[in-house]
Amino acid sequence: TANQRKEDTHIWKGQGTTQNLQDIVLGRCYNYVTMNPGIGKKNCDAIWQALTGAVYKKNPCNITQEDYKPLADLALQTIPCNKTLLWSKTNSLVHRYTKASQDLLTLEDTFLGSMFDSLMWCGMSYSSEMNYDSCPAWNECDNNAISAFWKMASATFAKASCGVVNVMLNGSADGGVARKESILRTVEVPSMNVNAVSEVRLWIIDDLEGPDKNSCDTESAVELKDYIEQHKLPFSCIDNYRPVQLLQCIETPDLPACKLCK
Ligand code: AVW
Repeated sequence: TANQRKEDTHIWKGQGTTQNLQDIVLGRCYNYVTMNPGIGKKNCDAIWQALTGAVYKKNPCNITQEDYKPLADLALQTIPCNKTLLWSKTNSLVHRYTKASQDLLTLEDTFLGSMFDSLMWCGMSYSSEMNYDSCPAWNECDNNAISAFWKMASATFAKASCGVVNVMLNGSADGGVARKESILRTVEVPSMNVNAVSEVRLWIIDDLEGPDKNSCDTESAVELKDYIEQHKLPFSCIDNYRPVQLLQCIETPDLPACKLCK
């Protein structure tokens, strides 16, 4: 009907579905299982079907975390203890760090996260296809196709984490180390298993040339400490964790912070 067409051609504020989404997701899926045989048998076609099942024939502002449950189940992965690295406001640095050190795992390095990292997708109310013209922006509506997926994936990752859980935060960011509505605060901290997580360890990393706005003893980090402890999780904090600082120094080795004897 004309009404249906009107709803389906609604121009959302965000970018449309990434071109060649199916090929990208299938390629990333086969690549991950090939490079990480320890993950066991995964059905990449079923994973694609589960993604379409979550969003086809639905208003992209009406998607819940439960809609993605079949997808999460197909992508199940054991996270070894002490390997989890969460983050807020350090998107670029934290992923450079896990690529360089190979020691820790962000959500975007896991099977589920790596398949969908940096991609856009959404369906339409009356049609079994993706909308390549536009999708809801992150904040356009509460239950959109993209934010619901990342909340589900983040909750699954936090629930599966054990031992020491590390968190890379930005010491030079305005507005504190984590937004009130951040996934770290609203999804990941509440999802952690208090019987399995031995410690939540914050790393607060300044840009090499500053400014030093946040550190372990400033207001936003202390507030986050209280929040973590309210969830019965042991807490610790490190300012300018040296291995991360050395990575930052690759580009500017002559800065004072990069010298061996400071
Ligand atoms: P973030 P989070 N508009 O750096 O703790 C557009 O604050 O939330 O860290 N995009 C947004 C918006 C917004 N208002 N808010 C968030 N985003 C997207 C999973 C955007 O792509 C991992 F495991 C931004 O780069 C981390 O521990 C990203 O969310 C945790 O979630 C991060 O926002 C990081 O999420």
